[in-house]
Amino acid sequence: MTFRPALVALAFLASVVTAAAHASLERAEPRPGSRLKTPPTEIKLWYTEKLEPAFSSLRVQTGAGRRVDRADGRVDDVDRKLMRVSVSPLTPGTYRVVWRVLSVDGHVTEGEFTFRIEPTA
Ligand SMILES: [Cu+2]
Repeated sequence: MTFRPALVALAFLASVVTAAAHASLERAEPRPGSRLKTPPTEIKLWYTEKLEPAFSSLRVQTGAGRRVDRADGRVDDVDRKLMRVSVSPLTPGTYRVVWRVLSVDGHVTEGEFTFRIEPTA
């Protein structure tokens, strides 16, 4: 095997390893896209990598953009892969969870999802 293909393989491997180290959303409570009968009091997001608390944010808002979280979004003290935020009492409707995190590998990832509170009959 000549030198060049080995270099290419190495570069490819390095890019795979680096990409895998980004913090991706692993799961959340409530689950993305879920429909709930009981409004949650807290939103929790688990990531694949540990997070830098100072540069990670989480907010929850109505479809119209009004914030309903208590502005206490934070990385958990014990589990640095967990972000949590408490919310004020939620009425029926669709809510957007918007997050932006800095992984300990120095990369920023961001995303959002919605969940819905169903009206009680
Ligand atoms: Cu990364």
